[in-house]
Amino acid sequence: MIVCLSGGVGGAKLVRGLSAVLDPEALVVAINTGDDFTHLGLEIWPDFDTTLYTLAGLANAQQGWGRENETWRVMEELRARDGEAWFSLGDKDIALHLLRAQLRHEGCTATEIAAVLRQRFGVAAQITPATDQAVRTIVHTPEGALGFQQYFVGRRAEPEVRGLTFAGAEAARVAPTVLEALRDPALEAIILAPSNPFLSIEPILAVAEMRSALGASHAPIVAVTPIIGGAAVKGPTAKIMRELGMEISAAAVCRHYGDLIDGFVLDEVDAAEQLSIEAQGVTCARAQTLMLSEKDKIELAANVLAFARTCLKRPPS
Ligand code: FO1
Repeated sequence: MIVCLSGGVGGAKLVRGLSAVLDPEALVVAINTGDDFTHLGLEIWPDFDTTLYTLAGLANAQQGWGRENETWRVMEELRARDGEAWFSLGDKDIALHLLRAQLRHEGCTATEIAAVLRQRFGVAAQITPATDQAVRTIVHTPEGALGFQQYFVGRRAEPEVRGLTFAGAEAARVAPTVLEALRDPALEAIILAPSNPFLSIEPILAVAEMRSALGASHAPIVAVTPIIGGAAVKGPTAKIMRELGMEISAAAVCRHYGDLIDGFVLDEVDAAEQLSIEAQGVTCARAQTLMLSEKDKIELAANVLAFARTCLKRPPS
Protein backbone atom coordinates (compact mmCIF):
# COMPACT_ATOMS: atom_id res chain seq x y z
CA MET A 1 0.00 0.00 0.00
CA ILE A 2 1.30 3.49 -0.89
CA VAL A 3 -0.26 6.76 0.32
CA CYS A 4 0.50 9.87 -1.73
CA LEU A 5 -0.33 13.45 -0.65
CA SER A 6 -0.88 15.50 -3.77
CA GLY A 7 -2.26 18.65 -5.35
CA GLY A 8 -1.89 20.60 -8.57
CA VAL A 9 -0.48 19.55 -11.92
CA GLY A 10 2.90 18.23 -10.75
CA GLY A 11 1.22 16.00 -8.23
CA ALA A 12 -1.26 14.73 -10.80
CA LYS A 13 1.59 13.76 -13.14
CA LEU A 14 3.35 11.69 -10.48
CA VAL A 15 0.02 10.12 -9.49
CA ARG A 16 -0.44 9.09 -13.11
CA GLY A 17 2.99 7.44 -13.00
CA LEU A 18 2.21 5.73 -9.68
CA SER A 19 -1.11 4.44 -11.03
CA ALA A 20 0.81 2.81 -13.90
CA VAL A 21 3.20 0.91 -11.62
CA LEU A 22 0.92 0.06 -8.68
CA ASP A 23 -2.26 -2.02 -8.42
CA PRO A 24 -5.20 0.38 -7.92
CA GLU A 25 -6.06 -1.09 -4.52
CA ALA A 26 -2.46 -0.46 -3.42
CA LEU A 27 -2.54 3.30 -4.05
CA VAL A 28 -4.47 5.89 -2.02
CA VAL A 29 -4.03 9.53 -3.02
CA ALA A 30 -5.03 12.19 -0.48
CA ILE A 31 -5.81 15.25 -2.55
CA ASN A 32 -5.63 18.88 -1.44
CA THR A 33 -9.00 20.55 -0.80
CA GLY A 34 -7.56 24.01 -0.06
CA ASP A 35 -8.29 25.25 -3.59
CA ASP A 36 -11.90 24.07 -3.48
CA PHE A 37 -14.71 26.62 -3.41
CA THR A 38 -18.36 27.08 -4.32
CA HIS A 39 -18.93 28.96 -7.56
CA LEU A 40 -22.30 29.53 -9.23
CA GLY A 41 -23.70 27.26 -6.54
CA LEU A 42 -21.44 24.41 -7.70
CA GLU A 43 -18.69 22.78 -5.66
CA ILE A 44 -15.40 23.17 -7.54
CA TRP A 45 -12.63 20.72 -6.60
CA PRO A 46 -9.72 21.82 -8.83
CA ASP A 47 -6.98 19.51 -7.54
CA PHE A 48 -9.25 16.46 -7.42
CA ASP A 49 -10.67 17.18 -10.90
CA THR A 50 -7.23 17.81 -12.44
CA THR A 51 -6.05 14.47 -11.05
CA LEU A 52 -9.23 12.69 -12.17
CA TYR A 53 -8.91 14.08 -15.71
CA THR A 54 -5.18 13.32 -15.79
CA LEU A 55 -5.77 9.67 -14.81
CA ALA A 56 -8.69 9.41 -17.24
CA GLY A 57 -6.54 10.81 -20.06
CA LEU A 58 -8.94 13.75 -20.49
CA ALA A 59 -6.83 16.56 -19.00
CA ASN A 60 -5.94 19.69 -20.90
CA ALA A 61 -2.23 19.15 -20.20
CA GLN A 62 -1.04 22.41 -21.68
CA GLN A 63 -3.56 24.47 -19.64
CA GLY A 64 -2.94 22.45 -16.45
CA TRP A 65 -6.62 22.32 -15.53
CA GLY A 66 -9.96 21.41 -17.10
CA ARG A 67 -10.46 19.12 -20.05
CA GLU A 68 -9.06 18.85 -23.53
CA ASN A 69 -11.40 19.48 -26.52
CA GLU A 70 -13.57 21.65 -24.33
CA THR A 71 -16.34 24.03 -25.51
CA TRP A 72 -17.51 27.16 -23.72
CA ARG A 73 -21.14 27.70 -24.77
CA VAL A 74 -22.42 27.92 -21.20
CA MET A 75 -19.80 30.50 -20.28
CA GLU A 76 -20.68 32.57 -23.37
CA GLU A 77 -24.35 32.63 -22.39
CA LEU A 78 -23.49 33.25 -18.74
CA ARG A 79 -21.37 36.24 -19.75
CA ALA A 80 -24.21 37.51 -21.98
CA ARG A 81 -26.50 37.44 -18.92
CA ASP A 82 -24.02 39.23 -16.64
CA GLY A 83 -23.24 36.02 -14.80
CA GLU A 84 -19.91 35.55 -13.02
CA ALA A 85 -17.41 34.92 -15.81
CA TRP A 86 -14.04 35.41 -14.08
CA PHE A 87 -13.68 31.66 -13.44
CA SER A 88 -14.08 29.63 -16.62
CA LEU A 89 -16.05 26.40 -16.56
CA GLY A 90 -16.06 24.40 -19.78
CA ASP A 91 -19.25 22.69 -20.92
CA LYS A 92 -17.98 19.14 -20.29
CA ASP A 93 -16.40 20.22 -17.00
CA ILE A 94 -19.80 21.52 -15.92
CA ALA A 95 -21.22 18.01 -16.41
CA LEU A 96 -18.77 16.81 -13.73
CA HIS A 97 -19.83 19.61 -11.39
CA LEU A 98 -23.51 18.73 -11.96
CA LEU A 99 -22.79 15.07 -11.13
CA ARG A 100 -21.09 16.22 -7.94
CA ALA A 101 -23.99 18.56 -7.09
CA GLN A 102 -26.51 15.75 -7.57
CA LEU A 103 -24.52 13.38 -5.35
CA ARG A 104 -24.16 16.05 -2.67
CA HIS A 105 -27.90 16.75 -2.95
CA GLU A 106 -28.46 13.04 -2.28
CA GLY A 107 -26.43 13.38 0.94
CA CYS A 108 -23.11 11.86 -0.14
CA THR A 109 -19.89 12.74 1.68
CA ALA A 110 -16.89 13.98 -0.31
CA THR A 111 -15.34 10.52 0.01
CA GLU A 112 -18.50 8.92 -1.41
CA ILE A 113 -18.69 11.51 -4.19
CA ALA A 114 -15.06 10.84 -5.13
CA ALA A 115 -15.73 7.09 -5.30
CA VAL A 116 -18.68 7.57 -7.67
CA LEU A 117 -16.74 9.99 -9.87
CA ARG A 118 -13.79 7.56 -10.10
CA GLN A 119 -16.18 4.86 -11.21
CA ARG A 120 -17.99 7.15 -13.74
CA PHE A 121 -14.63 8.22 -15.24
CA GLY A 122 -13.10 4.74 -15.19
CA VAL A 123 -10.33 5.73 -12.76
CA ALA A 124 -9.20 2.81 -10.58
CA ALA A 125 -6.53 4.50 -8.43
CA GLN A 126 -8.09 5.60 -5.16
CA ILE A 127 -7.86 9.36 -5.43
CA THR A 128 -9.89 11.02 -2.71
CA PRO A 129 -10.10 14.39 -0.93
CA ALA A 130 -7.75 14.47 2.09
CA THR A 131 -10.75 15.34 4.28
CA ASP A 132 -14.55 15.21 4.03
CA GLN A 133 -14.85 18.56 5.77
CA ALA A 134 -14.27 21.94 4.12
CA VAL A 135 -10.65 23.15 4.42
CA ARG A 136 -10.01 26.31 2.41
CA THR A 137 -6.71 28.10 1.78
CA ILE A 138 -6.90 31.79 2.65
CA VAL A 139 -4.19 33.99 1.13
CA HIS A 140 -3.22 36.98 3.29
CA THR A 141 -2.09 39.90 1.12
CA PRO A 142 -1.65 43.67 1.46
CA GLU A 143 -5.19 43.85 -0.05
CA GLY A 144 -6.48 41.71 2.80
CA ALA A 145 -7.48 38.06 3.04
CA LEU A 146 -8.39 36.48 -0.29
CA GLY A 147 -9.99 33.11 -1.01
CA PHE A 148 -7.57 30.95 -2.93
CA GLN A 149 -9.31 31.17 -6.33
CA GLN A 150 -9.87 34.90 -5.85
CA TYR A 151 -6.09 35.20 -5.41
CA PHE A 152 -4.98 32.65 -8.00
CA VAL A 153 -7.48 33.29 -10.82
CA GLY A 154 -9.23 36.50 -9.85
CA ARG A 155 -6.00 38.38 -9.18
CA ARG A 156 -3.71 36.14 -11.30
CA ALA A 157 -1.54 35.41 -8.21
CA GLU A 158 -0.22 38.98 -8.39
CA PRO A 159 -0.72 40.22 -4.78
CA GLU A 160 2.20 39.68 -2.42
CA VAL A 161 1.61 36.67 -0.17
CA ARG A 162 2.20 37.66 3.45
CA GLY A 163 0.83 34.39 4.85
CA LEU A 164 -1.47 31.46 4.29
CA THR A 165 -4.10 30.06 6.63
CA PHE A 166 -6.37 27.07 6.18
CA ALA A 167 -9.91 27.80 7.27
CA GLY A 168 -11.66 24.77 8.78
CA ALA A 169 -8.49 22.70 9.24
CA GLU A 170 -8.77 22.38 13.04
CA ALA A 171 -12.30 20.99 12.82
CA ALA A 172 -11.49 18.76 9.84
CA ARG A 173 -10.77 15.04 10.09
CA VAL A 174 -8.52 12.87 7.95
CA ALA A 175 -10.75 11.25 5.31
CA PRO A 176 -11.64 7.63 6.18
CA THR A 177 -9.99 6.03 3.14
CA VAL A 178 -6.76 7.91 3.88
CA LEU A 179 -6.77 7.07 7.59
CA GLU A 180 -7.40 3.40 6.84
CA ALA A 181 -4.49 3.32 4.37
CA LEU A 182 -2.16 5.05 6.84
CA ARG A 183 -3.03 2.37 9.40
CA ASP A 184 -2.74 -0.50 6.91
CA PRO A 185 -0.03 -2.93 8.08
CA ALA A 186 0.89 -3.31 4.41
CA LEU A 187 1.69 0.42 4.12
CA GLU A 188 5.16 0.66 2.55
CA ALA A 189 5.67 4.40 2.15
CA ILE A 190 4.04 7.82 2.17
CA ILE A 191 4.93 10.12 -0.72
CA LEU A 192 4.63 13.91 -0.77
CA ALA A 193 4.14 14.60 -4.49
CA PRO A 194 6.10 17.35 -6.31
CA SER A 195 3.34 19.80 -5.50
CA ASN A 196 3.53 23.30 -4.14
CA PRO A 197 4.51 22.77 -0.48
CA PHE A 198 2.48 25.78 0.63
CA LEU A 199 -0.57 25.65 -1.60
CA SER A 200 -0.99 21.91 -2.08
CA ILE A 201 0.74 19.97 0.71
CA GLU A 202 0.38 22.32 3.69
CA PRO A 203 -3.47 22.41 3.52
CA ILE A 204 -3.42 18.59 3.72
CA LEU A 205 -0.98 18.57 6.66
CA ALA A 206 -3.11 21.19 8.42
CA VAL A 207 -6.05 18.80 8.69
CA ALA A 208 -6.32 17.94 12.39
CA GLU A 209 -4.55 14.67 13.25
CA MET A 210 -3.06 14.32 9.76
CA ARG A 211 0.47 14.94 11.05
CA SER A 212 -0.08 12.58 13.98
CA ALA A 213 -1.50 9.92 11.64
CA LEU A 214 1.56 10.31 9.38
CA GLY A 215 3.94 10.23 12.35
CA ALA A 216 2.25 7.19 13.89
CA SER A 217 2.80 5.17 10.75
CA HIS A 218 5.87 2.94 10.53
CA ALA A 219 6.27 3.81 6.85
CA PRO A 220 8.93 6.25 5.66
CA ILE A 221 7.76 9.62 4.35
CA VAL A 222 9.46 10.71 1.12
CA ALA A 223 9.05 14.11 -0.53
CA VAL A 224 9.68 14.71 -4.24
CA THR A 225 11.12 18.11 -5.03
CA PRO A 226 8.84 20.68 -6.70
CA ILE A 227 11.85 22.92 -7.35
CA ILE A 228 14.29 22.10 -10.14
CA GLY A 229 17.34 24.24 -10.74
CA GLY A 230 16.09 26.96 -8.42
CA ALA A 231 12.78 27.32 -10.23
CA ALA A 232 9.30 25.93 -9.83
CA VAL A 233 8.18 23.80 -12.75
CA LYS A 234 4.79 25.47 -12.83
CA GLY A 235 2.63 27.87 -10.95
CA PRO A 236 3.45 30.44 -8.31
CA THR A 237 5.58 28.24 -5.98
CA ALA A 238 8.80 30.21 -6.49
CA LYS A 239 7.06 33.59 -6.24
CA ILE A 240 5.36 32.57 -2.99
CA MET A 241 8.58 31.12 -1.56
CA ARG A 242 10.29 34.41 -2.33
CA GLU A 243 7.43 36.41 -0.78
CA LEU A 244 7.56 34.20 2.30
CA GLY A 245 11.27 34.99 2.51
CA MET A 246 12.48 31.54 1.55
CA GLU A 247 15.36 30.50 -0.64
CA ILE A 248 14.10 29.03 -3.93
CA SER A 249 15.84 25.69 -3.70
CA ALA A 250 15.16 22.02 -3.18
CA ALA A 251 17.12 22.18 0.08
CA ALA A 252 14.81 24.98 1.30
CA VAL A 253 11.75 22.84 0.54
CA CYS A 254 13.35 19.96 2.42
CA ARG A 255 14.03 22.29 5.37
CA HIS A 256 10.41 23.48 5.17
CA TYR A 257 9.18 19.90 5.59
CA GLY A 258 11.56 19.52 8.52
CA ASP A 259 11.48 16.32 10.52
CA LEU A 260 8.21 15.24 8.94
CA ILE A 261 10.15 13.54 6.14
CA ASP A 262 12.65 10.69 6.10
CA GLY A 263 13.67 10.92 2.45
CA PHE A 264 13.87 13.49 -0.31
CA VAL A 265 14.08 13.01 -4.09
CA LEU A 266 16.24 15.68 -5.69
CA ASP A 267 16.48 16.41 -9.38
CA GLU A 268 19.74 15.42 -11.09
CA VAL A 269 20.48 19.07 -11.93
CA ASP A 270 20.53 19.89 -8.21
CA ALA A 271 23.06 17.20 -7.25
CA ALA A 272 25.16 19.88 -5.53
CA GLU A 273 22.42 20.20 -2.89
CA GLN A 274 22.56 16.53 -1.89
CA LEU A 275 25.04 17.07 0.95
CA SER A 276 23.05 19.93 2.49
CA ILE A 277 19.92 17.77 2.38
CA GLU A 278 21.70 14.82 3.98
CA ALA A 279 23.07 17.23 6.60
CA GLN A 280 19.42 17.75 7.61
CA GLY A 281 19.30 14.06 8.55
CA VAL A 282 17.23 13.25 5.46
CA THR A 283 18.15 10.40 3.13
CA CYS A 284 18.51 11.86 -0.34
CA ALA A 285 18.06 10.22 -3.75
CA ARG A 286 18.44 11.80 -7.19
CA ALA A 287 16.21 11.30 -10.22
CA GLN A 288 14.93 13.04 -13.29
CA THR A 289 11.92 14.74 -11.72
CA LEU A 290 10.80 16.82 -14.71
CA MET A 291 7.87 14.90 -16.20
CA LEU A 292 7.33 15.82 -19.83
CA SER A 293 6.25 12.44 -21.21
CA GLU A 294 4.23 9.49 -19.96
CA LYS A 295 7.53 7.59 -19.81
CA ASP A 296 8.98 10.29 -17.52
CA LYS A 297 6.00 9.96 -15.15
CA ILE A 298 6.29 6.18 -14.98
CA GLU A 299 10.06 6.22 -14.56
CA LEU A 300 9.94 8.82 -11.82
CA ALA A 301 7.17 6.89 -10.04
CA ALA A 302 9.22 3.69 -10.23
CA ASN A 303 12.37 5.47 -8.99
CA VAL A 304 10.52 7.13 -6.12
CA LEU A 305 8.95 3.83 -5.04
CA ALA A 306 12.25 1.94 -5.23
CA PHE A 307 13.90 4.63 -3.11
CA ALA A 308 10.99 4.91 -0.64
CA ARG A 309 11.03 1.14 -0.09
CA THR A 310 14.69 1.29 0.96
CA CYS A 311 14.33 4.47 2.98
CA LEU A 312 14.49 4.06 6.74
CA LYS A 313 12.36 6.10 9.10
CA ARG A 314 14.49 8.65 10.92
CA PRO A 315 14.98 7.92 14.62
CA PRO A 316 12.36 9.93 16.58
CA SER A 317 14.01 13.28 17.34
N1 FO1 B 1 -7.39 28.55 -13.55
C1 FO1 B 1 -7.32 29.76 -14.20
O1 FO1 B 1 -6.24 30.36 -14.22
N2 FO1 B 1 -8.41 30.32 -14.78
C2 FO1 B 1 -9.63 29.72 -14.77
O2 FO1 B 1 -10.59 30.26 -15.30
C3 FO1 B 1 -9.73 28.43 -14.14
C4 FO1 B 1 -10.93 27.71 -14.12
C5 FO1 B 1 -10.95 26.43 -13.52
C6 FO1 B 1 -12.11 25.66 -13.54
C7 FO1 B 1 -12.14 24.39 -12.96
C8 FO1 B 1 -10.98 23.90 -12.35
O3 FO1 B 1 -10.98 22.66 -11.79
C9 FO1 B 1 -9.80 24.65 -12.31
C10 FO1 B 1 -9.79 25.92 -12.90
N3 FO1 B 1 -8.61 26.69 -12.90
C11 FO1 B 1 -8.56 27.90 -13.53
C12 FO1 B 1 -7.38 26.21 -12.28
C13 FO1 B 1 -7.41 26.35 -10.78
O4 FO1 B 1 -7.53 27.64 -10.33
C14 FO1 B 1 -6.10 25.68 -10.30
O5 FO1 B 1 -6.15 24.38 -10.81
C15 FO1 B 1 -5.86 25.40 -8.88
O6 FO1 B 1 -6.78 25.65 -8.03
C16 FO1 B 1 -4.39 25.59 -8.57
O7 FO1 B 1 -3.74 24.44 -8.97
